[in-house]
Amino acid sequence: MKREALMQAVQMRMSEKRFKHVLGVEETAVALAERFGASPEKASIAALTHDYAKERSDEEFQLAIEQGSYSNKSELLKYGNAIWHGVVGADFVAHELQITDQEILSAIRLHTTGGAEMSLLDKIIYVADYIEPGRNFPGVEDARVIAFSDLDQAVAFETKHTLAHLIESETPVYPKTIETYNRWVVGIE
Ligand code: DGI
Ligand code: FE
Ligand code: FE
Ligand code: FE
Repeated sequence: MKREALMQAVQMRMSEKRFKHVLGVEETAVALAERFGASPEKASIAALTHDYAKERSDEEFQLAIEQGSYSNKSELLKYGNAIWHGVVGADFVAHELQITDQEILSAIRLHTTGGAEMSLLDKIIYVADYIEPGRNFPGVEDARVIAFSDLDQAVAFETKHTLAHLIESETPVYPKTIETYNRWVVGIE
């Protein structure tokens, strides 16, 4: 699908506000790709589709998990939209938008939690989602500066702050988020 058609398919699936966020992530992801030598085309496609499934119902996600081939079905079912829209959303993107590029699908899959192993594109989408121009929270300016100087440090910054918020609000932490913390914040290899 060309960029224009992809944009339309994505826009149809979400609020105006979320679509604006998606375009902000695209702009930032392409800039990070140019800065760090990743493919701007892949960054654009991954950014445009990263929240494609975010407005699907819990029932649709639960059905997809039950019928799908996820290794951790029963654990996955204990979480909710925050985790499902990336992990399961990547499969909706693959099937409904005919995206087969595994680098793009991995970046969508990991965009919320990160992972112990992340490709350059995975890191770009994870960080771009956090710092896009529409984001406005204490610390976002610091995150933006760090991102364009050291992407790994930006992954660490984002992970540490996200985990702190999850703990502060007693939100369940998905195991992959802990793995991301151990690898990129603590530095366990
Ligand atoms: O979809 P976005 O709002 O653009 O951003 P996102 O996909 O990065 O994050 C969605 C939400 O997921 C956000 O409120 C933070 C939350 N989140 C991140 N890690 C975890 C998590 N929620 C749970 N329950 N567990 C996690 O490990
Ligand atoms: Fe998201
Ligand atoms: Fe994020
Ligand atoms: Fe997002």
